[in-house]
Amino acid sequence: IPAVPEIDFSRFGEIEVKDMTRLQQIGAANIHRSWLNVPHVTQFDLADISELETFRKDQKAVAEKAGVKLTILPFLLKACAHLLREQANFNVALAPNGKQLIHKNYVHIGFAVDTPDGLMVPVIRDVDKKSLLQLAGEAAELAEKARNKKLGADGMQGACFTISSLGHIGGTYFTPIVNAPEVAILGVSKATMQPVWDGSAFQPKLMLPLSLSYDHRAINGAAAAQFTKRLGELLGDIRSMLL
Ligand code: CAO
Repeated sequence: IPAVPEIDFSRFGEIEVKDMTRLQQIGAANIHRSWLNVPHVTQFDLADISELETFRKDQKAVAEKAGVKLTILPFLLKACAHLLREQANFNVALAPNGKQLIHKNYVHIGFAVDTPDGLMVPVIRDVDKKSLLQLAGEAAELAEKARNKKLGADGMQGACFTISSLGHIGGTYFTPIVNAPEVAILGVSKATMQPVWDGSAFQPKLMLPLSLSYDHRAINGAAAAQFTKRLGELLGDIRSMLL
């Protein structure tokens, strides 16, 4: 690809050159590789999490008793794990020969953690087999390890899918970059109260913006739209995951 021209910025004003951390350098190479290799499409959707939020708040004391903080992330992990089983065409990797899909019969999910040294993606194994409280505890522990540089390479390998949540900061939607060789990544933005038409009146609902980027070689648009629609249904009524 054509190189970006090298420019002497000191011609325009005072500058300071600082080394990128090792993590930033590795992260940049990984993201660049994915960006160049993966034909990306991003599907946007909104999930009504009003009832989920009521349940989450109701369980605050239970979670505290178990020594964990029950945030939205464990619900997202659980719903995505459910979908990776239900729509197994998302739980694949493209074989390097470009002629086969490698189907995975396990559900490990990575989640992005911003650290002072750069982005890290710890991986929670067997998400489909764990409870919400277990997932909350494990996510907090892994995020803490990532921030304290205690996360080994092993803790960042083997993911089938990634969740990148910027919901605690804000924003409406974004287009996350697929963490290849995974074939999809879910970006989550800030939930806000919005008027939703119920057929006769507008009701105030807590709506969560979802951005699903996917590798269009492995997944088609209809499957992606189905994925975010089902994700909205599962988050809208988490009891449906028990069916
Ligand atoms: N919409 C609205 N509010 C949200 C939200 C969303 N999508 N996601 C989180 N919030 C709120 C939470 O409810 C919480 O508010 P309260 O303190 O009032 O309950 C606050 O934002 C902070 O959330 P959190 O960061 O604790 O929750 P999380 O589920 O996003 O993350 C965990 C959990 C364990 C991963 C956390 O410790 C952490 O490290 N978060 C940062 C993750 C990060 O670095 N993201 C950037 C990724 S860069 O691609």
